[in-house]
Amino acid sequence: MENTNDKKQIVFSAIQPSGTITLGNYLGAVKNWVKMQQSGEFDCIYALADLHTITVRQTPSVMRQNIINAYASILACGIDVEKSPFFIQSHNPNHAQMAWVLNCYTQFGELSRMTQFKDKSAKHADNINAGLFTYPSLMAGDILLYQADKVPVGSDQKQHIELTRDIAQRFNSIYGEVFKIPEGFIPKDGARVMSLQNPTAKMSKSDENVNACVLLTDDNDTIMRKFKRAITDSEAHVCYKEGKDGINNLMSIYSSVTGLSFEQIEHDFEGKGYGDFKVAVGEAVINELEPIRKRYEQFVKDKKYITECYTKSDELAFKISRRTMDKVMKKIGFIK
Ligand code: ATP
Ligand code: LTN
Repeated sequence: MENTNDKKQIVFSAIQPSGTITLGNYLGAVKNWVKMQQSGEFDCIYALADLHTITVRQTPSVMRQNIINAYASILACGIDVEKSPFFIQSHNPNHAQMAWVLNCYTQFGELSRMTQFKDKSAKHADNINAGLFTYPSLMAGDILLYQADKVPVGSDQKQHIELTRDIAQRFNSIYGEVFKIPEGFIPKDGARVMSLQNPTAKMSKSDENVNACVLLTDDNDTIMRKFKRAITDSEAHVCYKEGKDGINNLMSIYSSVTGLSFEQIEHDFEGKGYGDFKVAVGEAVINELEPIRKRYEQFVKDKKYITECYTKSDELAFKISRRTMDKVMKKIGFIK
């Protein structure tokens, strides 16, 4: 970080290395990480949430590669570790420690209401482990350790941010003002990019259907092919309307990438069919992702650079988070 002594607001966010980063992750979250970092208005701290990833069973060799690939992808999106740390969560033991503490200030009923828990336990019915259930207290710890003001995420994380606020307020009401109460920062467009094959479900990097997600590493032909195959309806009129989930999703993606309003898009595609629109969305996304992919291909080969980036980020993140951790331990009654 450039300066930790000024009064800039603190931004914290994280992403799981649970697969290849998707267009949904980028438009919903990472694009804002970059904007917030580049604006110079905030002190930003970002992390690769690898501890969260083992709530779903991983193959060790694949997990190792996913971590490197995800790290390189985020650098390629424009995150600059000279400006702010981008660290690896498992390299900082304060996260696991804080998660345990916060588990003791989080209610079973609260965790039972989390929709992500319900979705993921339905999807992985053979492995409904305690970590999947307590995932939100680990996430709350991530945020609260850095005294974050703003948390840029997609809309699927709104419920977890609300719970983080509740946990922080509960802790503060017992021990005094220990934690800053954070707020979610959710984009207007792109906050919930839907699957291209099932537009009522979120685009997710752990989706098994390869045509459902656009990946940051997809080449231009693949991106275009995925958009051309995107599921739409039989109306063939480009307009945003309740029930037209496929077209609504393509319009949101197009709007998020080009900055055009829905009215403008409807006007521009008046009298044109879905085929033309899908090609336009494909081209706009290619323009956005191609430079990222090219940078990614450079970074991912450079293990030495990646290691340097996370090592110095890990050290900084440890130092910042330890201040909060020490304070929490002392307030609760642990001795030195
Ligand atoms: P998984 O498939 O393993 O659950 P994920 O793709 O949902 O992973 P996360 O690592 O859990 O991704 O999320 C990283 C960030 O991307 C979060 O801020 C999340 O809100 C955002 N995000 C994830 N999917 C989407 C989406 N489809 N649209 C917009 N934002 C998204
Ligand atoms: N649970 C988040 C990833 C995540 C996160 C965080 C996001 C872990 N820790 C802290 C924001 C702040 C998800 O996107 N599924």
